[in-house]
Amino acid sequence: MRAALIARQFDVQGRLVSVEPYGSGNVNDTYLAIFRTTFSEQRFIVQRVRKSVFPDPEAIMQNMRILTDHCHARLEAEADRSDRIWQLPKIIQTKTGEDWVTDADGDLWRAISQIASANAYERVQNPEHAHEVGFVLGHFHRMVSDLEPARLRYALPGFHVTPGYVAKMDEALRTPGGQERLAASPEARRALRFVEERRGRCRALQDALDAGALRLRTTHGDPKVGNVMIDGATGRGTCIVDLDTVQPGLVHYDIGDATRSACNPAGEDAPDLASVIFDTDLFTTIYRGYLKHAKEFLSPADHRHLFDCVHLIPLELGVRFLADHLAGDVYFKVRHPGHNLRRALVQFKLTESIEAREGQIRKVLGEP
Ligand code: GN1
Ligand code: MG
Repeated sequence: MRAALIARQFDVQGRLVSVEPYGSGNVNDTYLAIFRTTFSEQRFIVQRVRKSVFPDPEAIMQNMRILTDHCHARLEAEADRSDRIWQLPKIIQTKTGEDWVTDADGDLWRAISQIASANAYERVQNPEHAHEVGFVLGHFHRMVSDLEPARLRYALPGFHVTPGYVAKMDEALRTPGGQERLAASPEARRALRFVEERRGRCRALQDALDAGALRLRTTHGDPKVGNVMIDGATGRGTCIVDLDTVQPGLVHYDIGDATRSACNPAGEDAPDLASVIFDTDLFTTIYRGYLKHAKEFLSPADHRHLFDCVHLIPLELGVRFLADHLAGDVYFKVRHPGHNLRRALVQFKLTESIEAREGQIRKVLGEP
């Protein structure tokens, strides 16, 4: 198996015991490798970065190197004043001192440390969990608030630029395959109508950025609930993982992504659409957790666009899933036919629920 051959190239002691598929990422191929010595064992994550999604995988690794060096130094400097032991995975180098390996097909593989004794959950478990998601994201943003975004490359051009995803959807609709998939499903047509009614709103964050009201910062890009590790012993957040999408962006992308996942207890794959709601109590808790760190770096202009991101990021993810369904499932991994369409419907249901609770959400955000 290729993953086993690759795993042996990293600088880890002992003999390889196993390499098994791991986690539930929608994009990369992830494995857990176990190496054992006479005395102990080491577990670490081996990943193949999907070329079809990330056009420039080396840019991801360069960003990850800059980010982890920056954060590890800050975490250690603040460790004595901290209420917990914060962690962040580190890059495991190859035996020859490189940050990644390229295989015979030209695919990039990397190894990163596993955060031990901690778990990540695909769905929010309880209000304390939602608080921790906000607290961990706020802490991450504070850690990178002095990491100049211009030092980072755009590993994923156009990531979270909502109008770009709408354009991709339009492009898919102009193909015979896209038209066929649309004609075949009343649900796809309903989903498309949902987007059409909100087309104008898709520009909200981009317009604010273009007008200079918001500024680019170092962002995580994918701080969904499943990427926040919770310490098994204390129940508190210990780190945020999945650093592939770290690049210059708006903190709003991250806030909207964390809230769309942590305030939807039914999850991204909810079996019953009727169970999908945006829970405003969970939102209150996650926002409180986030603010404990964010007071230091959020500007009044940032505040003015918080409702926009809470509303826009689930709508955007729905558009991304719908566009991928219409294009024939070329981006997200699917577990059954129609999976992307189904995922889109969940995000649109969530968006609808956010629209119905707009007043309450704005109140939590402290708006008059
Ligand atoms: C993808 O692969 P994964 O699960 O970490 C996607 C995110 C989406 C997420 C939805 C690079 O993340 O943007 O929010 O699925 N990552 C990329 O679950 O597109
Ligand atoms: Mg991800």
